Amino acid sequence: MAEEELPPGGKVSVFLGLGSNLGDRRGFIEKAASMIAEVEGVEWKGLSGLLETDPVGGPPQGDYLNAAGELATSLSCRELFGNLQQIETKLGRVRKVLNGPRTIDLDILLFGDSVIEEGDLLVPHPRMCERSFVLEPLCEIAPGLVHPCEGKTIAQLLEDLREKGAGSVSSHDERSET
Ligand code: PH2
Ligand code: MG
Ligand code: MG
Repeated sequence: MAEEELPPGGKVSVFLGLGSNLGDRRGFIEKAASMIAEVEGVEWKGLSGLLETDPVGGPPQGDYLNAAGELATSLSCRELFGNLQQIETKLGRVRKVLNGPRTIDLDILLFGDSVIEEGDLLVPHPRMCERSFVLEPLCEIAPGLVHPCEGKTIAQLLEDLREKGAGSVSSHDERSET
């Protein structure tokens, strides 16, 4: 997003997906939220409820707790991404297996209306519309938010997904994830 497009106050509204399926799952999600709130240039708005979900893709692993979070930031998307990756590392995230178990996963779902494709940084999150573990908690905090590429609200996207009877990606999906 170009600087002149920033909303009043100079901050962009951002939505995150949070997930954990190792150790103290609730503790990791709550700790991550408080660490994100401490980042300079971030104004933390709040967390959805925590949702217990079956693992989608990857090797056999334990159930997840998932949540969505909202913040406003004066950081660039790349800067925010770097901060989130540092927090993942501090909370013991080890990247060994694609879609494998993790103490914490912090994904940028939406960064204002920005559409970003810069190597490992893909926003909106490319799989968010096919994942009920993302859309369910996001719909709780932002049902009327419009997806910048789909042109539909989160509530509509969740409805579409429920109608498809899906909400999961194939376990053979080998696309990379951060
Ligand atoms: N994250 C993944 C892959 N599979 N399944 C659930 N239930 N929750 C997740 O957060 C999740 C997943 C890749 O990031
Ligand atoms: Mg993820
Ligand atoms: Mg990730």
